[in-house]
Amino acid sequence: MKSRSEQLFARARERIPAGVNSPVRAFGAVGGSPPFFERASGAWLWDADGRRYIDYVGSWGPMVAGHTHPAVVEAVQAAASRALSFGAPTEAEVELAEAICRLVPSVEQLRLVSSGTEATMTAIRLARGHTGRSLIAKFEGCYHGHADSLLVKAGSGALTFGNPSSAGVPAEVASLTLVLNFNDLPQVEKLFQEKGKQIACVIVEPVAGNMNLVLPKPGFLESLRENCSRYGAVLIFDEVMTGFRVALGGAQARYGIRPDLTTLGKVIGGGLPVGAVGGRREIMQKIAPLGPVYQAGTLSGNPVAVAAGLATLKLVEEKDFQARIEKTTQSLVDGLNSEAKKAKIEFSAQSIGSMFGLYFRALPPTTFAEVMQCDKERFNRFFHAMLARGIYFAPSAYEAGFVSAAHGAPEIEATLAAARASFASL
Ligand code: KE4
Repeated sequence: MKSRSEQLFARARERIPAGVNSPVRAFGAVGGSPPFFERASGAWLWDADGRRYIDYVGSWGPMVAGHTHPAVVEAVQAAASRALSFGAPTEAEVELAEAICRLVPSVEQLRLVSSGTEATMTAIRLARGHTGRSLIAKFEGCYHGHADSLLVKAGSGALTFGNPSSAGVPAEVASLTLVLNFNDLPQVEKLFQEKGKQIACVIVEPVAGNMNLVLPKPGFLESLRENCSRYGAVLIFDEVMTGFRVALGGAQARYGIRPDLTTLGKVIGGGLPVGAVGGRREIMQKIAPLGPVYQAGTLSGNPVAVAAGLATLKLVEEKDFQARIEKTTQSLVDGLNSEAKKAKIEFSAQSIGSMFGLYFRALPPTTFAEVMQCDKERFNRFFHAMLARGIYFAPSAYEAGFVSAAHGAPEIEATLAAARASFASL
């Protein structure tokens, strides 16, 4: 007898390609049929068959305060009862802009949009408009949403002019994107020596979370900052995932680097669609209608979404919020490392803020190539063994995990008990 989730998945595939509205949700990377969820509260999810799970995906980052936090639900209900959308300015958008600028000082002005993709697409266009240059640089394994110029993978050769990583992206577009190796300081230096004056921007996840979790090596982010300053290129920190997670002020606060532009998303919408691109006033003044770089959006700054974001930021700002969630995440990672060691499984886990990475590799990877050395098959078996025990990790060996403020000792202990049994089954 098929489960209700399996029945729903079959029905979904009739009218939605692969039955999902975002590829990773289809479980293609891990195999099997995805649970269809119906309800969430705190650290927990319930699927269409009434099974409950401890959630370590958190909607891929937004649910940092835990699911259906009363303060967030209340703010959304109050906003929705006044209006769902105006397509005109509201005070709430100003409050959210002021809150973000206060928490992320490098952001002097910002524009709200409806997704991380819109934020990074706009940041790239701003950088090109501001500098008058066309080349951009990104890093293999970093994901910045699905704008054409960012769906590019490393080509051949040293200074890899990009090749499309998706059908539908013209080679001409991809060729304007240089793809480098994350944490490869000599390659960054060489790129700038050879092409520095032609580069509009470098966009980077300051802590990479889309090739699993990979931390910046000492000096890497500093090298990007120095070279962008020296050659007049715009340094874009894509903090859609790291913002308010790696630290209250994002990775830029943790590592003490001031980017020229920052992109945000996820947490600033609290689960509703909000993104933002912001940074140096001089650059932000170039955006329409003030300046020549066009950008627009019907639902940008939507009052209901902004209400969820504002309520979430208020929670994130609370005293000890970051310290508590960081401690919980560390206890998860320490426990998993300890259980794997006892089971004599080649495994490592690490965390930063409330993000974590799990690797079937002796040590956490520091480069994309090392990520590719992880035992993906073993991860997939572990993923399903944990899912069967009610623990919902990201359905891919190449995604980071997320802890919320609603996760506590009971959830961590239950997770580690499930891990003990799952490691034994590998
Ligand atoms: P969205 O367009 O999905 O809101 O944001 C794109 C984006 C931009 N920058 C970073 C650093 C991101 O992590 C993302 C989106 N993250 C993925 C998780 N790997 C979203 C999940 C999905 O694609 O379904």
